[in-house]
Amino acid sequence: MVQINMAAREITLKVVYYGPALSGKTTNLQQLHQLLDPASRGKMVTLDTTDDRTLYFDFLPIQFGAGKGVSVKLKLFTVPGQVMHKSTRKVVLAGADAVAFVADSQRASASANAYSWRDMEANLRANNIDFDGIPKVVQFNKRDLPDVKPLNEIRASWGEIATFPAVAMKGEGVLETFRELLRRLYRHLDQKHQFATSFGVSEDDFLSGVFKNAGRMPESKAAAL
Ligand SMILES: Nc1nc2c(ncn2[C@@H]2O[C@H](COP(=O)(O)OP(=O)(O)OP(=O)(O)O)[C@@H](O)[C@H]2O)c(=O)[nH]1
Ligand SMILES: [Mg+2]
Repeated sequence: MVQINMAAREITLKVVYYGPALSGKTTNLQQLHQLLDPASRGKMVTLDTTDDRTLYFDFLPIQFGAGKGVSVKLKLFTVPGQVMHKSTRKVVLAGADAVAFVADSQRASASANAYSWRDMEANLRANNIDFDGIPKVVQFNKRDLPDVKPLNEIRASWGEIATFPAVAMKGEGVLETFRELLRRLYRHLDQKHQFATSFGVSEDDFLSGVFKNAGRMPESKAAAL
């Protein structure tokens, strides 16, 4: 749950990447680590992985100034998608302020996506988090693979929920997904905690704080060109 330290003007938020096994949750965090300003992102921690399968969780801390002396800390987590890690997913989801659901776009993954969505709903409720109210976005990843569900079909079936296509492996759609999630998170917090009036931090201040220098080519790569 959001932690607000008025004296230190510091806000701490938890964001969880959820979804079925191998959908690309860990890849999203790795790409964010690459794409965000090195000054604002910390070290990515990956716990216990065998063959790409997360066994516990990944963690990426982000910290940025949002103007007016306000410091924002974001704690990004991924859950392990494999069905057997259900209890770990529940623990990781505890206290989440926003969720990014990473679905696998391949038609063959439709039932795994649906299972994981229901699992997320159950785990949010088990943590006393309002499923309908929590800011969320859905990413349809792996658009580069054959036999993916077309975007118009996806949008028709997901209705009001914001969906983003992505090829996370190449970094495509990763920042877009994250930006929309943070925009929703800001609006949600502003409604609940009057961010704009109590801190003087606008949506633009918040977003430009996180995305300052984002997407820049790392100097090592630029130098190699
Ligand atoms: N073709 C393709 N492969 C991808 C894409 N994104 C990720 N992958 C690959 O899919 C595999 C699984 O990605 P992960 O990010 O480890 O998946 P995960 O959701 O963290 O999986 P779990 O930890 O088991 O829940 C890896 O080999 C990735 O390189 C993509 O956009 N396209
Ligand atoms: Mg993983």
